[in-house]
Amino acid sequence: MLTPLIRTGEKGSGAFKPISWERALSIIVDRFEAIIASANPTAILPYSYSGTIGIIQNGSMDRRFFHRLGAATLERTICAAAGTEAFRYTMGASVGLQPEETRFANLVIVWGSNLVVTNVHQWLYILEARKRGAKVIVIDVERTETARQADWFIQIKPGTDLELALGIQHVLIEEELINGSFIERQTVGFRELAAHVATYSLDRVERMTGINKEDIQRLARMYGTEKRSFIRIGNGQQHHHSGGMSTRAILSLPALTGAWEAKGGGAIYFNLKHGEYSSDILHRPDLRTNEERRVNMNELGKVLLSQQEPILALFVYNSNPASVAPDQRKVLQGLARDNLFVVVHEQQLTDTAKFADIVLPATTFLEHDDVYRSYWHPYWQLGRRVISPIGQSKSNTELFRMLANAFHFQELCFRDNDETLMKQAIFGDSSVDSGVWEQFLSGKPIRWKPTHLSAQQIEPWKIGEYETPSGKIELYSEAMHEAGLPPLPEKIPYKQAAAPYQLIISPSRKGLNSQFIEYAKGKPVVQLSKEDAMREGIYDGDRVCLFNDHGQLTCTANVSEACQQGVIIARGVWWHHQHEQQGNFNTLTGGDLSDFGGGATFFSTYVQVKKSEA
Ligand SMILES: Nc1nc2c(c(=O)[nH]1)N[C@H]1C(S)=C(S)[C@@H](COP(=O)(O)OP(=O)(O)OC[C@H]3O[C@@H](n4cnc5c(=O)[nH]c(N)nc54)[C@H](O)[C@@H]3O)O[C@H]1N2
Ligand SMILES: Nc1nc2c(c(=O)[nH]1)N[C@H]1C(S)=C(S)[C@@H](COP(=O)(O)OP(=O)(O)OC[C@H]3O[C@@H](n4cnc5c(=O)[nH]c(N)nc54)[C@H](O)[C@@H]3O)O[C@H]1N2
Ligand SMILES: [Mo]
Repeated sequence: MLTPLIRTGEKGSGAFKPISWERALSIIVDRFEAIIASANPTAILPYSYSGTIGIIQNGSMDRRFFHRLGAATLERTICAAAGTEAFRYTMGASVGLQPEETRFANLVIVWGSNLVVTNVHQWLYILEARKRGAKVIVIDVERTETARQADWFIQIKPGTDLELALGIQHVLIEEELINGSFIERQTVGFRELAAHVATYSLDRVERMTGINKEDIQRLARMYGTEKRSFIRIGNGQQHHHSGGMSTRAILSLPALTGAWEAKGGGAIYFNLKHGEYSSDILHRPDLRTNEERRVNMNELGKVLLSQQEPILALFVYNSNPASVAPDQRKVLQGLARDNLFVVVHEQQLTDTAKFADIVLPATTFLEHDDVYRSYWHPYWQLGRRVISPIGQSKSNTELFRMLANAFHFQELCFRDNDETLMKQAIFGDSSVDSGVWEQFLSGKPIRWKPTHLSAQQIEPWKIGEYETPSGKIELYSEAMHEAGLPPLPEKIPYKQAAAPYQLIISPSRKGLNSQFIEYAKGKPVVQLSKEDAMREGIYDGDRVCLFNDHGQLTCTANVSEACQQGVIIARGVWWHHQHEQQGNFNTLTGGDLSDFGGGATFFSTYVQVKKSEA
């Protein structure tokens, strides 16, 4: 769609007619002003995530606008919140190895990540390491594309990585395969951790993880005798109830062997520290004058259906919650509410946009400029527009400049153009370094250490000073204790659903979350093991129905060697029409949050399966 649209049919039906930008903006102003007058600006909820992760289009003018308006604040927790919090408690921040260094590792453990699909550039470095003789181990619940290329694939029961990590530590400590000097200099809480892991006997860990104890021992010995070990910590082990604790348990490993000090040794999860920018200058939280109301994006469905302080307007951009969000049935019920005013700024008429009252056309990365950074490497680069905006589409920054103007916001920051915003992203409040800026404009990547960070904040192991309360790696965390959490890595009990199969819905090669996948050939399928198929009377190619308390979904089943018993594998966030129903695999996910950090728990989903009559 290339013009603003106004809804003419039922919510969700996709019936719209074009209107002018002027009219669209004036409708938004009127509705928002009515909400502010009759209720509270915090009844207006912005909802955005990673449609683009270019810095200024991802979050700059939009944040200023909503702070100034006094709208609710969205906690952006759908991706890596629990793991990031685990890093903060343990390492002080989201620090990690520089990706280029990983070529020098002698042992690589890919732990809950399907690199060949999701982070192929990391895989290339791993292949380089392998050429030098490195061994590559993959720990996954599915025999994935990555697992099939490993020297050793270890198939683990979903959500039991914490136990495996503690079992390895049990062996490391018992067999004295640890680095006492590093532990002494750079960690706190070793004694408490040692007593804790002593209770994770190999028998116990074997029972929990489904990995036999000889393998756990062999893995521990390999890890303990090779200092140049690199763990690529994936999001797969994190998108579970125990995602925070699991990430934290894995993080004790390089601390016990001192791998951080060896060339190519350490770990990478989300390398956010070296891409950290001065977000306050871009986001301007100081523009807010009312009390903040925070909403966890993983609870969108619940929040939209709540009668208490009801949300009266939802403004979606850079995201597609009707497809990507957990607890989808509630999200769709919420979006369909008659008295909810929904605006969606989109490139496409997504499943979310179909519920909008007003749809606004958005530019693509080919039509706007941005500073691109990474979750993984430390380089920043200009992505320059290569064509003018098509039709009447507007970039995110332009849209929120227009909205600020329509609301007569007088603050000068609403006049900043994209070049100014990019300078603020790169240089923060320090003066512009013209050499760096010229290099950036030339299109070359810049390796820009943000001025507000010191070298050791990015690689704290180099001098052994971390941003934790103790200044060390916290194997035992007093801060967690104070927050009412177990201070050592252990599972926090929760009520697990009764359905027998665990459904893992990980990303597809054919899409980027919900983007591009609509062009994929084929239909969504699920894979299950031969044993489970036999038990349920399902043959390869049969239509099956998956169901649980949250919803149900019919699709084709493949019997696959990649699956273990008790686990069903689905891939991809497909569009609803590709499933030929309202909803996709997320119709089966629920709204539980992770053990800490408020993270999403997509992969802790339990279902039943039966052959479908349809
Ligand atoms: N092609 C493509 N690439 C992408 C994306 C995409 O949609 N498509 N999405 C991007 C985004 S936003 C992200 S966050 C990253 C995520 O990328 P990754 O870090 O690779 O994480 P996932 O792909 O979510 O999950 C990885 C693996 O974890 C496994 N897994 C599930 N549960 C468990 C468990 O309990 N234990 C263990 N050990 N493994 C488990 C799954 O089988 C899967 O193979 O990928 C990014 N890259
Ligand atoms: N079942 C299951 N669900 C998942 C996941 C999973 O592994 N399994 N992964 C989760 C993870 S890790 C993540 S990060 C989330 C991602 O969730 P989202 O960030 O919502 O996902 P995307 O589909 O990448 O992007 C959403 C929309 O942004 C739009 N868009 C792109 N560029 C722009 C722009 O410049 N401006 C505007 N206004 N819109 C733009 C796209 O057209 C797209 O419809 O999904 C989560 N959902
Ligand atoms: Mo993500």
